[in-house]
Amino acid sequence: MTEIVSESLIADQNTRLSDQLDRDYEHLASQLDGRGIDIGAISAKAMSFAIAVPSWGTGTGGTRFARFPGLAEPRNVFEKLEDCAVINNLVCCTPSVSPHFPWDKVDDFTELREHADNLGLAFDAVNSNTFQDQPGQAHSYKYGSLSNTSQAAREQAVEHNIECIEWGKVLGSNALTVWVGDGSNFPGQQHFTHALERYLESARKIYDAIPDGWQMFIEHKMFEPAFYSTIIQDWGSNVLCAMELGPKAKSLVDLGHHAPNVNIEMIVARLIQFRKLAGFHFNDSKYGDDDLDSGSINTYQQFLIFNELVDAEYRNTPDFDPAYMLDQSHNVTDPIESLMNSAAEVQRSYVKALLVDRETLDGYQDANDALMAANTLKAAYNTDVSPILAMARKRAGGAIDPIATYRAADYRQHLASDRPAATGSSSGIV
Ligand code: RM4
Ligand code: MN
Ligand code: MN
Repeated sequence: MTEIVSESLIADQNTRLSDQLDRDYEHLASQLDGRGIDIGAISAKAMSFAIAVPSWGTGTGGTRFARFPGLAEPRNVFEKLEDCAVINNLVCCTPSVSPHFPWDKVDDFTELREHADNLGLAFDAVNSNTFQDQPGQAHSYKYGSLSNTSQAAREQAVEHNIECIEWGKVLGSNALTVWVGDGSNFPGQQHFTHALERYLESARKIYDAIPDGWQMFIEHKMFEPAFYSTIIQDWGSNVLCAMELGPKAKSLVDLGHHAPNVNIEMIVARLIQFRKLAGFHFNDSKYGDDDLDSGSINTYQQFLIFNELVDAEYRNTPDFDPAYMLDQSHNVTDPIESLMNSAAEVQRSYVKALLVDRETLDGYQDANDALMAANTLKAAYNTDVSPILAMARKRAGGAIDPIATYRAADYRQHLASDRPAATGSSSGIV
């Protein structure tokens, strides 16, 4: 396996922090012991936590106004994978990468898979892109893709999704994520029902091409690029389509894709109940689809989502295996640092949710003791689990402090001449 950030650098950095970590871990162990929680069991679960990194998150993002490129940005999917390997070497909980096509299209997908293998990485869900026109494309997606009024455009979009599945098979992926930019900008522009009928007819053709053992993840989004209506605007339309298509189709929850103040954890509970939860695109937001770093704004919401997920685990819910992925845009930070931080923040929510005393919570719920029920959740949320996260990384061969270790490696500076800076500034979603 190719080593990008050297083991010896990680070990040197860890030596500096090891004694303090041991003391912090012991202290937390005794605290948790007093609450009847075995820190060893929680740490083992922390080590089993995995979240995929989006290939498109490794480049510096931008807004529709501008993009300010960073130093030594990856120029192609091979370099994106190298950056993902750095992330995984340090945080040890991001073993897979989700590619986006045609952004990550290559001539030889076997070679790409080998490159990932050599870096110790696997491929997560493949993403299709029918929200942009590609050079030389026969039919435009200006007025939509799977729901376009033009049959030729719809067929082209279906074909693209089917080729994504084919590429994904070579890469060892087992899911296709379909997010479309279809929608309308004006009341009256689109017939809601006819548009969704067209979408479903196209989605059915994609569904029929989903191989055994694969799943089709449908992603909803309330607005953008369409600003009046979108074809799959919320989890309701999402789950209706997933139910219509069949058991391989499930609803994916991107945290930034809801109306303000929506109770996302409750949506998650509903999707779990009806076995339709595909998984997540984690990010954080203040206003809309901001794609901010996970855990940077609303950490309690993220915890409450994990509370539902851990509860489902605790109840041994059948067929419960949601896919975890980050989907963020890093406009002012080094994407590697943001992705490391975010992966650890999502892992933090998972670990905190494991600390919820579920039997006690059940009792308070039955007794309608609202205050103590809320306090039971808060007791878990207010526990600082940092030593568990750091210990999990250390035990897996990663960094106790990933950001400090990454900075000590001076990765971008070393690559600066191999990866020349992009000139000028451009705008762009990612
Ligand atoms: C969308 C959505 C999709 C992602 C694109 C780049 O807003 O979140 O998951 O593929 O952005
Ligand atoms: Mn997304
Ligand atoms: Mn989004």
